[in-house]
Amino acid sequence: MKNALITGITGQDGTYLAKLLLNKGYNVYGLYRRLSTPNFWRLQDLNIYDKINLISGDLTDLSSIMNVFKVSQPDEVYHLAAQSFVEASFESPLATAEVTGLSTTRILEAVKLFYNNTKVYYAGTSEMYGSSYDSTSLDENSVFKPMSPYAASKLYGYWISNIYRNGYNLFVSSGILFNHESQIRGIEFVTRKIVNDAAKIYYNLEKKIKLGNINAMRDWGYAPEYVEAMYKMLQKDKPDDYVIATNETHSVKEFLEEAFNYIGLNYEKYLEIDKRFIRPLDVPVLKGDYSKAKRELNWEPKTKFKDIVKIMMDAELKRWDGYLKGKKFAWDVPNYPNENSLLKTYMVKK
Ligand code: NAP
Ligand code: F7E
Repeated sequence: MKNALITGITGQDGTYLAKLLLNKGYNVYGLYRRLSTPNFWRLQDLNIYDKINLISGDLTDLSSIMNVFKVSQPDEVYHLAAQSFVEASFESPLATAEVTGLSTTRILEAVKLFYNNTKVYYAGTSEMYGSSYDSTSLDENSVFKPMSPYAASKLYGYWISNIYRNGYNLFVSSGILFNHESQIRGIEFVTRKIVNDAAKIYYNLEKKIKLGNINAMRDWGYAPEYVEAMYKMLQKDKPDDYVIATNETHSVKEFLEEAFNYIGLNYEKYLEIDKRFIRPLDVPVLKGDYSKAKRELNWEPKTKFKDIVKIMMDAELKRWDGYLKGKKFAWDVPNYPNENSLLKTYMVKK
């Protein structure tokens, strides 16, 4: 049985990936950070909270990283943890560089020094391309011109992964993933924000939806399919970089229109442009060419734009309907970890 270590296990991708790896028979270990209010709602929502081994620690703390490796003895590491919100990276550029950028080197150093045979997945992003092109499809050879502290930090992680792959002969593969969404996407990201507000408007719980740059265009895919690509990258004999995308691009405005049309409303009656959500710089358009992933990983996206809007809108309507009927949800009830089920790193024998 293989051991997999996921950093960022409480996030959208970490949760879907944990589920996928459990189904494939892996022992799944996850690095989580202790917060004053526990944050396991996604793991509970997908019914896997009791099936994974949670190890507390922080990415910025080298001891945490050494400990998590020692406890999990991973065959595969999926390094997903990051300060992943572009907008927040303008507010906290140094913390973003520390967590999203430098922490990758901490992970790679652990592998280089003590776990040479461990395979590593690095979570690269389409944001690294920044303003390189117009609506041309971007592939693994396209130029990177990051436009945010987040993107610059991710690009650092991408290059350092390449350096450790080539310089030390380590198995480090990078996915260059374009935006991918789901019903467990963080509520601050535009797709989830739109469906959440639309559902609240539908149930008369909200009057307006406040957004920033609605002309931005993104290549939106469905998250559960994207974590399969991560897994496939680590099953290859050789490490490489792969674009994971749908090769379609749509504006935020189109997403808004599709979501509101789905519930029979006209978004124009509710939309307010709010300058607070306009970033100092914003990537205007992104579209990804996933031909290499199709050819070499036998991966391609199945769920397209309209289906994603529908899946997310249905989930949100159900959630707010449940709320109105007094139903309790995983995210309403902070789940304090059962002390007995947590792995205590300081008890691991030498
Ligand atoms: P997410 O939902 O924001 O999850 C981020 C994870 O990182 C959370 O588990 C978070 O823990 C953890 N984390 C943040 N700071 C940490 C720290 N200092 N120590 C330990 N853990 C920390 O992100 P996602 O959407 O799943 O994305 C996964 C990865 O792919 C990220 O690296 C993201 O940048 C990248 N990516 C995402 C997309 C996308 O469209 N989703 C596209 C390309 C690349 P808490 O729960 O405690 O906050
Ligand atoms: O913004 C515009 C915003 O925050 C998408 C992360 O997962 O994908 C994500 O980054 C677009 C931008 O995602 C609002 O300006 C308008 O143009 O949903 P987002 P993102 O910045 O593309 C990449 C691939 C990652 O790697 C990241 O980790 O929508 N927009 N109005 C807005 N965005 C937000 N969040 N809120 C608004 O009110």
